[in-house]
Amino acid sequence: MRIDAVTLFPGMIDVPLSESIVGRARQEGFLELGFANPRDFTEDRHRTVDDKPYGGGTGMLMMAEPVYKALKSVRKKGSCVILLTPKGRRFDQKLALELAKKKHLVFICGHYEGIDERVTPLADLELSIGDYVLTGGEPAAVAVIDAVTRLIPGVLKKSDATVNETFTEGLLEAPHYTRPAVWRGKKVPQELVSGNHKLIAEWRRAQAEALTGKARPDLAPAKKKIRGAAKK
Ligand code: 6GU
Repeated sequence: MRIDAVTLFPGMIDVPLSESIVGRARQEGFLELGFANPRDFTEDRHRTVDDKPYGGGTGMLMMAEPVYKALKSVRKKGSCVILLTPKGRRFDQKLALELAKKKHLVFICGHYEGIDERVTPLADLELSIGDYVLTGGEPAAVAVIDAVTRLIPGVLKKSDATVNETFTEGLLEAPHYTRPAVWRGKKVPQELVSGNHKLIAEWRRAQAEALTGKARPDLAPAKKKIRGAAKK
């Protein structure tokens, strides 16, 4: 997969995505990450990329033309262009799975107060990562690129590592434990050390359902009718 980011601050994306699993995915060629900086597509001596909003108001806006030219330099036929904005559709795991199937994603990162509205029709999708305001789209791009990259086949060593995880089934994951079996007096749940795979699976399912109901009732799947459950 190839991903390009149109951004005034490529380091905000390049640096965090050079570490750990995504860094390795880039080194191993699972992900090619490129950048186009609108500042490199200006003509004036000061390389101006922002200006005051028409009608007044606080802050500066990114000008349409440098963003347009930067986008044009990376966009190909079949590219999926995503504008990062708090006004966008909320990003989630389902969308991450969809985006992981694409060959080429282009993220447009707004900065300052935003981008001239006339560039928004250039995007196939407007995306937000949650209901809070960031200084720019770059940290959001990092989150989305991370979530998508780990779903590219081969990036995670264990092929099924993404099958049973949080959100894929609409449930939070059961708690995990590693050695030692007793840590500062706290024991690992006995089901997990039982060696009984059926028991472990049942325990995890029950934990996941209880945790989801408690921490994220909005995610909890509608209770399925269980045969015989009608009687009190
Ligand atoms: Cl995509 N951009 C900005 N600036 N703030 C956000 C966001 C995006 N998603 C949540 N907050």
